[in-house]
Amino acid sequence: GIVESRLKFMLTEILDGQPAAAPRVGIIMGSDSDLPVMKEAAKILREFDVPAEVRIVSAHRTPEMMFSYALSARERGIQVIIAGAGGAAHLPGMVASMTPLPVIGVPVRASTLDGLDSLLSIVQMPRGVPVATVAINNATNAGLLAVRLLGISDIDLQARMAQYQEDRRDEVLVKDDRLEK
Ligand code: RP5
Repeated sequence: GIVESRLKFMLTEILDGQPAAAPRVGIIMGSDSDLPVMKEAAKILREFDVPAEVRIVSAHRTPEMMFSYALSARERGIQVIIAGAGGAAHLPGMVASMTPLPVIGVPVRASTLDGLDSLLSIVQMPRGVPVATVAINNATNAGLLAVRLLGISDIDLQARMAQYQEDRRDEVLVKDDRLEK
């Protein structure tokens, strides 16, 4: 239907129509309405040539799917999970409770409460079940954090992260240079 073709279009834009063969990162979100925010994580991973999969998994609307996703992620070769959700954002925490993989939570600004609801839902985890929470709507940082985590055992990737940081630094230097002083 309409939702399917819209999703296909957006994912084609991100992934060039190429589903990742062996995804190392799982990007999941509670709704397709999170996709405009969450696709930034996919873009970063693509920039670093890290294979990723993008899925809609809802803690409240498809709880069984959330269970099977979280319980099977490790054996499927996923190494890091990025989970985004808005409002009563239970997805990242629930997934973290069912997998030993690192879970990065992205609070999506989806309600009248400006995303503070999502942020608190994701960051206020009980002791023993960590979720690395990034800023509201900052899926870019979630992608970058995933690259850094994978970089611990992938020196190639770590070197590319160092280069990325250097490039960002150079951008600032150029902007500073261009300012009329
Ligand atoms: C959450 O509720 C989703 O992650 C989304 O951010 C929010 C609203 O979802 P929709 O009603 O737009 O599908 O489950």
